[in-house]
Amino acid sequence: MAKPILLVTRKLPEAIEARAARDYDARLNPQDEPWSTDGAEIARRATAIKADGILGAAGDKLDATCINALPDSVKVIATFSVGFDHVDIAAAKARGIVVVNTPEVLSFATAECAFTLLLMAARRAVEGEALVRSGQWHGWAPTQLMGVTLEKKKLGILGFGRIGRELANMARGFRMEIHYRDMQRLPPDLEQGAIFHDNEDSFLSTIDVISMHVPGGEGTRKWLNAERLAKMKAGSIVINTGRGPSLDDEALIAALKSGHIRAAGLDVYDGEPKVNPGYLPLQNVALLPHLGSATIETRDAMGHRALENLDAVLLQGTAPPHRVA
Ligand code: 8YV
Repeated sequence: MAKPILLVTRKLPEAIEARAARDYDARLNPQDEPWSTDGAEIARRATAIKADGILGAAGDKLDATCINALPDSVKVIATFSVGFDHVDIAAAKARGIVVVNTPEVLSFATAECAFTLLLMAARRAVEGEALVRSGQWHGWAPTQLMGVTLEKKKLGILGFGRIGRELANMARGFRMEIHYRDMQRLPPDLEQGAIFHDNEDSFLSTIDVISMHVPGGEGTRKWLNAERLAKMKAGSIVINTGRGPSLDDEALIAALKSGHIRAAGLDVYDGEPKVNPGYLPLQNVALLPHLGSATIETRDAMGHRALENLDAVLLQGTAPPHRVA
């Protein structure tokens, strides 16, 4: 029997491409850059090869226009990400196209990235790095580039899902006090002593750091805005490894300039790969290029997870384990 045809929009780790090529008639993308994240182009390519499945990634515009233009041969879309705000779920459902994602395997790596940014922000790593590289460092001085310690600080986790809870575990090792806000209070075995706030104002005014772990989409758009930033204590830190649009860049830039927000660490951006130019001259913000899940181990695990899900639909005819639509 002919192997199912799989359109792969991005270059993937070697082991994943090898597995895809072994089990599918895989049309791989050999380039490091996507040939296009444009939905119309994805649909055009899927049509040209009569794809049975698509393996895409966050940033691919799998919107209604794309999904409605896909050929009837497409039965499943897998996204190489846990987030699926770039996929129009309603349009996929309406066409009977299954959508699957890659949860769990990236939780630790993404939390690790958030913690990296938190340490960079608290300990002024961006300024320190720049000073050494500039050749202008004239030696140790008692008051040079003093940051703040994380010990005993209150970490506010917005969205206490798998990634938020991994971050909480790391922060416990730094003797931070964990506070969280979520749709509802979690059971004690998941809370592990973290303090739930059912009141947004109490959450914002209590914490020293906010780390954002909420999904993208209209429900969270510009959630962290000027009004909410103003409710945080002076000298707080903002970390975002969730989705860029959930914070208001102009408001954060103003707060970083005034010092009301001491420092920030960002891995995701509204409209990425574009980055609001207002951040670039600021030394109190650490900027990473969406590296949340970028470890060798995690990217392999994500690839295998995506393929397990595709296999269920296209090879085994069984229910995929991580179906979001
Ligand atoms: C992905 C992410 O690796 O999984 C997600 O939702 O944001 C990332 O860590 C990246 O978006 C590629 O799809």
